[in-house]
Amino acid sequence: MKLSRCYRRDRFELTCLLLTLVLAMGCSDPTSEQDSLLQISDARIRALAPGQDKTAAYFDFRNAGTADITLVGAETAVARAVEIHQIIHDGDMVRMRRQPEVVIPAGETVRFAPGGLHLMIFGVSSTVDGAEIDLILKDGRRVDARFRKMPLGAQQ
Ligand SMILES: [Cu+2]
Repeated sequence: MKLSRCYRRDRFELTCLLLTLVLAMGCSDPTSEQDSLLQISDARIRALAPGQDKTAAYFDFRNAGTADITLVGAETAVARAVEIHQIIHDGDMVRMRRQPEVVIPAGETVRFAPGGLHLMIFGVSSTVDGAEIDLILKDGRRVDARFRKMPLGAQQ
């Protein structure tokens, strides 16, 4: 009698364990698998110039997934606002234009780099320690990345 109760208890525990495993696997969020297909690299924020509270940030955004994604904005605790900008050559003039969104095609990498696409960051409190910036996608997902400090005059 005692033996059989033990046996049943073991079975019960094993069943619970298996059930937990199945639930854990079944509940794994499909978006987290999607998120791992998005890779931010070489993320950097330009050091503030003296007397300035605005700067730019750059990174490579790789979309290793099979669906295009769209970047629509960004946020950081160390600044008031972040916009996506593109440098436009207009005759002899070089201007910056705000981009409402940037598509990162499936399987491709889009580079945000000096002279092209960049994050324009307004009302920056400090860049001493770089910045943590959340990139916001059109589907509501957020990809957060650590941006290291980039020397003021650096070209890349
Ligand atoms: Cu700009």
